[in-house]
Amino acid sequence: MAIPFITAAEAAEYVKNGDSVGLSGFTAAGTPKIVPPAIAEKAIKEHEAGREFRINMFTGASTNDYCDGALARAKALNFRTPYQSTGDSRKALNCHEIHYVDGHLSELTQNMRYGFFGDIDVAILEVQDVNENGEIVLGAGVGNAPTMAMMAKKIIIELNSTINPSIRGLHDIYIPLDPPYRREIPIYRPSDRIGSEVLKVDPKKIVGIVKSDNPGHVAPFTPADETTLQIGANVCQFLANELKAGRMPKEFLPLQSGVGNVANAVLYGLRDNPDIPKFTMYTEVVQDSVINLMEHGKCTFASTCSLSLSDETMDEFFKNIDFFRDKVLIRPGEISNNPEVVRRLGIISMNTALEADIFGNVNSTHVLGSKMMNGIGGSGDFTRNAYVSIFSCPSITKGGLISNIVPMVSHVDHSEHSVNILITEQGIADLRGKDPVQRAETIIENCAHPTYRPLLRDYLKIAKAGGHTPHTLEAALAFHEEFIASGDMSKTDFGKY
Ligand code: 0RQ
Repeated sequence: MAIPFITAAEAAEYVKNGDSVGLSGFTAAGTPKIVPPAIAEKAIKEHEAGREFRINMFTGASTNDYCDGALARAKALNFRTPYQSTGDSRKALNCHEIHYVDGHLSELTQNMRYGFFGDIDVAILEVQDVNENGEIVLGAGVGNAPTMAMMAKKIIIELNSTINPSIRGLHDIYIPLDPPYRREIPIYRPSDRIGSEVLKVDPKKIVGIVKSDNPGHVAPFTPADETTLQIGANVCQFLANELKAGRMPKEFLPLQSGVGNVANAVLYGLRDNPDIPKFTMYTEVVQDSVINLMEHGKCTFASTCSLSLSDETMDEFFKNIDFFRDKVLIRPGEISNNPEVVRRLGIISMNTALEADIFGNVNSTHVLGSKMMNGIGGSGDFTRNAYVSIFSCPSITKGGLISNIVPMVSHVDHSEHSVNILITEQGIADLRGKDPVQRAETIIENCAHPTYRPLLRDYLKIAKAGGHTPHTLEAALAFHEEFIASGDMSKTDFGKY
């Protein structure tokens, strides 16, 4: 039986109020672009007719404006997990219009299979190719597509003609068994292939194919500034010193890198540093910088969940596919971020903090302890299990009105037990083997901005009356309270405590 071609509006009719819907992709890469806006339009019409219409949306990570943006604006989202990053979804979840569960990316699919999130009614998959046997070639981002397709009662395909057919062969699709039958995931080097190059689904579940010619768009990064370049240089210096000191094997170890400007500055710094040997990556997102590192021969292989490349770099990648073919594998998030594999391979993790406290706890998600920015993403999957975990951020934000080094973080994503190294443009704090007071002294002197160092020293003085991790609770959030009151953390006065 041939699978019918249908329009996006017809596809949206398969999605009902209250349905749980899973989308393929990871970041904008591999994420549907045609059907979700049609669902948003349907929601608007349903609302105009006085009917309830909201869905629960599951993805691999962030999506694009066609999904989180359009559906949030249409008030079509009831529940959302595990990560988002559009302005409209951020606004809606911060006023509780959307029930948002911010979770570790590697965990979502097993939790779905365990039944923690109920049934999946519909999976919407962006694909390069599909045949009547249900064999699918996915796009540039896999995300959680395999488990979603396996669990979904119905599958809608977005067949995107702009995806280069040479992508076939880059995927490594694998779903682990669940406890008590789970075995080790047999990845012993980042380049070990363990699964299939196609996703196999039950063809009877595919209700239709929607043709798409929407190439999507990955936003380019703002160029690195002096601060991000200095952070990048400090990360490189730290890694080079570790190699020299013999605390890392001379062959070096696979790297994981978060996304953003700091991450890019770090990667370019590694390229240009002669003390850093060639390396592989075991990471969740490959951005333009990694492709550049491969062209320079510095990065020899990357295991990832998505190729999140600008249009120009994606074209270049496929023009030179013969060069790149044996250097990339695109895997499900459950594998790209798998804690077991991260621990086994000895990953060096590099992620970004919004703020860190003087004891080494990191907040990556909540502004002033309350407003969700994006989510924890994959940062926890890697950090907790890394050979060495690095967090970086600028020492100050908003022209110095905010110190990103605070007495106590206003929300904890990564605790002192998982954070090994903290780096700002000011310097490097190596927290390994240090007790809480030693960590505080190192962070204040090496990472805090000079404007805030005296204040943080004052805090430590009044807090020293405390126990093993000294705190004066009424003053612990004084920086945040001062910012809310006057808009300037540097006006904090610890004299009153
Ligand atoms: O605000 O947007 O108004 O300018 O936060 O900060 O410095 O531009 O940094 O874009 O790298 O984002 C942690 C959010 C950093 C990101 C976070 C304000 C600042 C600015 C953004 P504006 P920057 P970045 C890979 C792994 C968690 C998930 C993760 C993130 C805005 O890296 O979401 O690592 N990470 N995933 O002004 C108030 C502070 C602030 C602050 C910065 N202390 N208080 N505002 N800002 N520090 C990704 C995936 O998993 C897919």
